[in-house]
Amino acid sequence: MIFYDYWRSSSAWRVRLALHFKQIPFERRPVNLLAGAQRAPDFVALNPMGQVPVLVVPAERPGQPPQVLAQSIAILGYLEERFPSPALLPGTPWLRARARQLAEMINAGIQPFQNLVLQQRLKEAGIADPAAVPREYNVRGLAAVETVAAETAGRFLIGDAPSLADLYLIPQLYAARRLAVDLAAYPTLLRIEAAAAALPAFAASHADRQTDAVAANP
Ligand SMILES: N[C@@H](CCC(=O)N[C@@H](CS)C(=O)NCC(=O)O)C(=O)O
Repeated sequence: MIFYDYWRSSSAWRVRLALHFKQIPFERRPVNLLAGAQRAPDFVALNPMGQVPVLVVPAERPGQPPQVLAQSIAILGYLEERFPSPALLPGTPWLRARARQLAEMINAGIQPFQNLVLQQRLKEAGIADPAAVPREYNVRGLAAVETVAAETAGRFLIGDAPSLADLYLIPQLYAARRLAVDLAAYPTLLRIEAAAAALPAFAASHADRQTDAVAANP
């Protein structure tokens, strides 16, 4: 599989995590979002949204084209069906729904409001603090995740094993820190982040450990 990634993209990090967690071999191709590589014609041909993550899966039968997938929810659902073990979805319908709920709270309720393009547009519009709106969505959204998690959390968001929900949470906490969100208000989430850091898949997929990571990037 070929994985189009960017070290600091929270959306791509979710997929990177799943690939490591399920120990699926992949070739990583960094797309430099700051340099605008997501708008290059070759990349837009793969994903007309001009966004990472993108996963290219070899053709199932000879002569067929490779299968291209974008959107982390779709990619993670595909990986879970094709590589069910270790599972990313818990054992009961309600817990599976709860894992998806937590994932969507971040995927739909927080991340779109911190997207690079949005922040660039806010800056161009002369907004004094372009990080204020993204920060507000992080504060509100993470508070809701902390509250909802109280019902199911063990070592991770749903019980004691990592799930889909944690794949959304860990990159989101990293993004929130960059926006200067005070994470002390979310003790459950911080405890889960510490538990995750001890697992090899979470360590290997961390943004700062990717080959394209740049320490001093804005
Ligand atoms: N809903 C999408 C979001 C993808 C997304 O927003 N990707 C961002 C990086 S986190 C991106 O590629 N932005 C580049 C741009 O918009 O120019 C997913 O979950 O995959």
